[in-house]
Amino acid sequence: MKMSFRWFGEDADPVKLQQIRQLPGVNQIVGTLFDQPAGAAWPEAEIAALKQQVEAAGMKLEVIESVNIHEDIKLGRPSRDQYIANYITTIKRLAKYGIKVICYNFMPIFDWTRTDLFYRLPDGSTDLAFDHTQVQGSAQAMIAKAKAAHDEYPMPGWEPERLDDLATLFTAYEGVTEADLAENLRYFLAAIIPTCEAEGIKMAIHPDDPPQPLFGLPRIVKNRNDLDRIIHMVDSPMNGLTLCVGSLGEDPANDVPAIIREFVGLDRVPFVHARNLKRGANGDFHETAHASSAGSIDMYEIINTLTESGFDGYIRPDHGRMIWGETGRAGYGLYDRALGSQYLNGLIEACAKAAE
Ligand code: DNO
Ligand code: MN
Repeated sequence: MKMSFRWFGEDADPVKLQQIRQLPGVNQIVGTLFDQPAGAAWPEAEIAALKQQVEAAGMKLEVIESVNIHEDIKLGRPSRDQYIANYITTIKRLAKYGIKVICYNFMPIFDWTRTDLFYRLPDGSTDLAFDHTQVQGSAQAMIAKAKAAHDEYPMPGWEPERLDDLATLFTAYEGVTEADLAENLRYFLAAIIPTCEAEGIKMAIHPDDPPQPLFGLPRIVKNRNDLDRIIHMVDSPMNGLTLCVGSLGEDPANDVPAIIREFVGLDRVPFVHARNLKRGANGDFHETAHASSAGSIDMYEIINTLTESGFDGYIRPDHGRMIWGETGRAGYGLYDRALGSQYLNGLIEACAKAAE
């Protein structure tokens, strides 16, 4: 398993590459061009610059999270073909610089959703939380809150400029069913996977987070059956999954170890996000430190299942708490993700040695 660390880029991330470099056993950066709008063909010069920065800091860049999908592709509008052509251009350019995996999502309008970015844990740290009672009505209250909270470091998908255009987007999704959205994903994959095969890039769709419909919008990446449907839309090893333990684990009905066994076994999991959370009732949860003892997920069982299944792809610690007075991008501070990387590396070493 290749331990990696998400980094948003020199301008967008208060965490420095030199800090990540000092984490033992963390050699891979999960990078992005944060400023590129969904639908753009990524400029080659910027890809080259990112690669150069990461390598100059002594690490590797082989995973991109995310190349975001334009809403017209998700909506199946005629203009999608132009955005798909741009996506193909981006895939080719990324391949040229040694990228092996592209993580993306197919969530309408929003990326991951939380109702509280600063939920206070008993130890005085804060973490991300989700309370279903706060998303039952319109999206407007959430949006106002998101605008206030994300001025400095917006969550992906909740950028202030996007939030201004939401009414139009919500209207566009009226009447779009899960079947429609799935068909639009299939159309997208059918168009891009031949290029991925030629270029050696694995696509890795991220589960919906949380894995349930929100604001009446359709969601199609919630559970084992959804994942099964997706990998068969285009039957290629390049059509893979980001196995996000936290996102899938938010729904107690998801048997995450069984999902790992099945889809790693089929060689469709190039990328894993590992984190813990504490579940409440009705799909509510708050995130926690990575350790098994901190939350509802047995992280030993997760890593052991990955080991037994022969997983040899990329893995990263996921959201961390804000601890020791750190400020910055909620969920993506340095300290707790650094602790997470070391805890996960310990589990990986122990499981690997036990399996020898
Ligand atoms: C949240 C992340 C997601 C993920 C995207 C991938 O922290 O896991 O924002 O990057 O959904 O497209
Ligand atoms: Mn994730």
